[in-house]
Amino acid sequence: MTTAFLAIDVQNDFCPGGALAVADGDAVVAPINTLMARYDHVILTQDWHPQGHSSFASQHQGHDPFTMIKMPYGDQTLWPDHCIQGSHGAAFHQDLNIDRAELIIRKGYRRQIDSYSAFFENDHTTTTGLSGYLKERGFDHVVMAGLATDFCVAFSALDARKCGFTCQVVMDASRAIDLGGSLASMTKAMQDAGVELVDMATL
Ligand code: VGL
Ligand code: ZN
Repeated sequence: MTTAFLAIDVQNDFCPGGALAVADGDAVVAPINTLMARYDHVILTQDWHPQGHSSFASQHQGHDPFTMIKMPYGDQTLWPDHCIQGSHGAAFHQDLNIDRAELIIRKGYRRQIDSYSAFFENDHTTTTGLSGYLKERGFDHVVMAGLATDFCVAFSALDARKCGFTCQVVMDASRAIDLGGSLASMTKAMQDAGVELVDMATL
């Protein structure tokens, strides 16, 4: 098994004090540093939106953050403005040890479409190139953790399975947003797709 470890969106805006803070989000930094040291190959993802991104509630008059709208590519949750390209909020948490990262996948950079997954944008079709990159390098297994469990981590894990990789998600090195039961529903979706849910102690 040739394994790549993916640290998903460990960025200031998803940590306490950030624009889209995930409860206890910074608690993932220490375990993810431990995991990154354990694996030979480390990849990071970075949510990376232009100003005025279409996933921002501020772009949709009369619509509040954390509600849903229909986009041409399907349902889209609206978010507070977050992870603006080049901003402090978009930067990795300062204690995340990114030195050994071999690749940083940025996503959500196209104004008209969001991208939770490291593999495909939210139309589930437009590729980020990550699947081809991993296959060309001979990886067949991915381990991932980060923010948020029920959005970018889960979407990445489901797409990893679709692309033919075996996949483990380290649940206690991840934290969830949990909107309207999304943690439970995405946990079940991952299990149904054959994603192995593990903890630091059982990995
Ligand atoms: C994320 C909502 C919006 C995530 C990114 O990293 O899970 N969630 N953009
Ligand atoms: Zn985003």
